[in-house]
Amino acid sequence: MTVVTLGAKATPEDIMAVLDLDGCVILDRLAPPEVMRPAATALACLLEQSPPGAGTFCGSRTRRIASLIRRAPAIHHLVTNPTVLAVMAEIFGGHCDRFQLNVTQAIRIEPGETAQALHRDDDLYPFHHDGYEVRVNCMWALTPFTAANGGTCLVPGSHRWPVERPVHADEIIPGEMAAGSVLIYYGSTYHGGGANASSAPRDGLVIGYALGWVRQMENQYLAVPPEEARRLPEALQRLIGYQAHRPNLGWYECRDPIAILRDDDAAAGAEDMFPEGHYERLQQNRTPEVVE
Ligand SMILES: O=C(O)CCC(=O)C(=O)O
Ligand SMILES: [Fe+2]
Repeated sequence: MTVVTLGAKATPEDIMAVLDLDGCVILDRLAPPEVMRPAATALACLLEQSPPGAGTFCGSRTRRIASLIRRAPAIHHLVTNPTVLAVMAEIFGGHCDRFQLNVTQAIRIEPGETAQALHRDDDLYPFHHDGYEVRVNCMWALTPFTAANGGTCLVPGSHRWPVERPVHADEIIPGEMAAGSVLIYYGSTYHGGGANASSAPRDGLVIGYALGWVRQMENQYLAVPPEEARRLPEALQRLIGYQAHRPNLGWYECRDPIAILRDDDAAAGAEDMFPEGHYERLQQNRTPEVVE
């Protein structure tokens, strides 16, 4: 058993075929050095200045930093990587109008850190969603990921397992990849940070996406307040959450929040954002009959 690695030219169909079977896949050097190097340098500098974490899950020899859309503009190209966005559209497309950015987090696992407990990131969303994914993470390798330095450990295929199914030790596989590669793993796939037995830190960048109608893991409106968001391209503004999801989820002043980043319709009134046929379905299925 291995974590399947595909070349950077793999199509969304190739990638989906592996994800469906294994719940995880590595895309070898998807980011070219001219994109990866500035991102890795900016994040290494921020990680350097951040204190180590606390607790068995966060790790005491692990440093984490967030709010990276604002703090590290060099990652914007990774957030909007076309291959990644095409794969997210495949995964989430049938279950929401638009997917969204869920979380940005750089993680440095330092020498001597022990392995993180295996987990499903999905546990953040405590509702039944068999048969579809709520969140998916992309772990970009800022340094090489190896079995020795704490490369993320994965249990391929576990996205389909019932909770009662134990994990056998030989089913846990270290995700090994070159810098610039990305590991995509479903929220339902068991994984965890590895132990770092090497003498150098392992730096990774998590960029997570989710269905457009769940609460985001990272509060993007505090991380990127409107004054900052106004400077971003519209595609990124929408991805980080400055958009409503039909019908009327996440609206602001009864309107789609993309409007607050523009000055054009500040005075406009409330607006339905129902999908086609929604109101009719509401009337047929949900609106109670009113009797005298
Ligand atoms: O750092 C890693 O390799 C994985 C971290 C992780 O899975 C988490 O913190 O949820
Ligand atoms: Fe995790």
